[in-house]
Amino acid sequence: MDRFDSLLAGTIARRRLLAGGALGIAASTAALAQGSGRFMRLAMAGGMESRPLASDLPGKGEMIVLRNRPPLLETPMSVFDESVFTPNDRFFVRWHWADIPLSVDAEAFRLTITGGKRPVSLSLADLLKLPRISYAAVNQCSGNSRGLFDPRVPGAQWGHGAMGNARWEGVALRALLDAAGVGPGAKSVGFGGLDRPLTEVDPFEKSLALDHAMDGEVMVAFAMNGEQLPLLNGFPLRLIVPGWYSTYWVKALNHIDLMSGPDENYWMAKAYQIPDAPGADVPPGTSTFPKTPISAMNPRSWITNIEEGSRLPHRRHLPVGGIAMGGDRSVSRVEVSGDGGRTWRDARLGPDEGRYSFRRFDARMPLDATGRHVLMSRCTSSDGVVQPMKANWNPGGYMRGCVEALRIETA
Ligand SMILES: Nc1nc2c(c(=O)[nH]1)N[C@H]1C(S)=C(S)[C@@H](COP(=O)(O)O)O[C@H]1N2
Ligand SMILES: [Mo]
Repeated sequence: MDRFDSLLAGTIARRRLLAGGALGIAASTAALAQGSGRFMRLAMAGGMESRPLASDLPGKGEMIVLRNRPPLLETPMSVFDESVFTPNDRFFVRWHWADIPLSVDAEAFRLTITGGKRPVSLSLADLLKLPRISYAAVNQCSGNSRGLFDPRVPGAQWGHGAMGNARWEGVALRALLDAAGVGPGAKSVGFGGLDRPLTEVDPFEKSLALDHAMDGEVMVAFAMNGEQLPLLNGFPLRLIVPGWYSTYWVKALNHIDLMSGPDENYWMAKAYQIPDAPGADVPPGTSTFPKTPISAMNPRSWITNIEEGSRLPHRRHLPVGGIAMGGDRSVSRVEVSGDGGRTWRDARLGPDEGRYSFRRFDARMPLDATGRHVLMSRCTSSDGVVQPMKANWNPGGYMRGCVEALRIETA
């Protein structure tokens, strides 16, 4: 068996496994209602001091629970210190509507493409026969770090863990659209999945401009870090839009539609709109401003080897390390500061896993005196964009990208 066959065998095996998976969600929801008992400190101004943890959701290890129906699960920061690739069982989870697929019949599943010169319907076995592409890319929620917005904004109060990096493997969307035949009137491409709202509202659907959809990089992925996708991360297929926020990365993708007009769907026309201003930044409290759909990510970085609020034995050179991302460009530089951003020094960059991936950085931070220190990291992307010191603000809590402060005390 080559890798190709074993993946398909894996998807079929998964069909059986998922019968138990569905029960797993019901069971763990009950457990949470009773209180699973484990908590983790994750303090945010004006918010809770700690968050409940769960480790009994199907395909998932220990995750921070923001909500359980549908699941909103955040990755603890310590996971990002272990590798630039986020393990599938620790990868964050976000769904909008509560009727999510609890099992998928891998043999009966079809991906359909409509609106082209001919209708296309592909089984997973068909898809696995097509030429493949693969690359590493960060999947980050548009509202990652929303819980840190000041003044606070409504929406999931994520810390920094609504993100993850994986090596994705699948078929270029362009190849699938070519198979369907793109007509001269096609303007954009819409994407829908197996999840459904419980009421009469728009299902979660997104679209991309035709040129973007045809760039050869946008991918219909069936594998993540060399394995099939976890159910909660979109088994059996999901869209990968590298460099763009994950709101476009439609999970449990089963329908693609070539469209000739503008997309009026709520999720494109109304939701995920950001201020059409540099850094998606408007004065706090502002609600009327020119809007544009969210798109490419910005550079970010996080120190991951030290926890916020730590008390550490004093060392003249404190090892500081973490991860950086360039947004839709690669990481060209990471600097670190031990004095709240007054002075900076270059960190050493780890291996380059591609422009859309996390990149590791490490430095030895000289600390002269014992006491309180504010540690920071600052990423510069290959197009010269530097993380700003000042946090942005918008009512959706989108696109946080500022330098983050980590307060510690040494004695
Ligand atoms: N089908 C479907 N795909 C979806 C969503 C959804 O609600 N339904 N949410 C999107 C959003 S907003 C995010 S942040 C990512 C989360 O991906 P993950 O759960 O694999 O981490 O999925 C995206 N794809
Ligand atoms: Mo999201």
